Amino acid sequence: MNDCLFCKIATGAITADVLYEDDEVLAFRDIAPQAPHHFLVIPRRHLSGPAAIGSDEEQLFGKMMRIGAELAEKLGIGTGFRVVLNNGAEAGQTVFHIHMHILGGRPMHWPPG
Ligand code: DGP
Repeated sequence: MNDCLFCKIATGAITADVLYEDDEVLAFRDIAPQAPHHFLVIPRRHLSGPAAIGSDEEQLFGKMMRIGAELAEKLGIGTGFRVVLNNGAEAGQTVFHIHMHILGGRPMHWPPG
């Protein structure tokens, strides 16, 4: 998608602090971190959000989770991190290219806001 911010990060048109990339998945630090470690895992292919995941994306979504957990381990937060996916503006989604937030490095509280 031409006007999608995360598509532009995926192609390198906009720079980001990239932690991991391969031909399908990219992980980069969030520009407005909400914890000492806060990064996003996205597919390179445009998908608007979690509700757009179909049977064709099940494997890709599992890979995003694996990459996120491996990076968390690498960053030293493997024993305690939070995974967040916002779906829709009402839930707080502001970028409509699916992204998995991984946050860690501080105590987390429940319920989230
Ligand atoms: P959400 O609210 O779930 O749609 O989260 C979008 C996240 O994207 C938010 O935590 C801030 C982050 N973000 C927005 N613009 C940029 C950017 O240009 N670069 C990076 N690295 N992160 C961004």
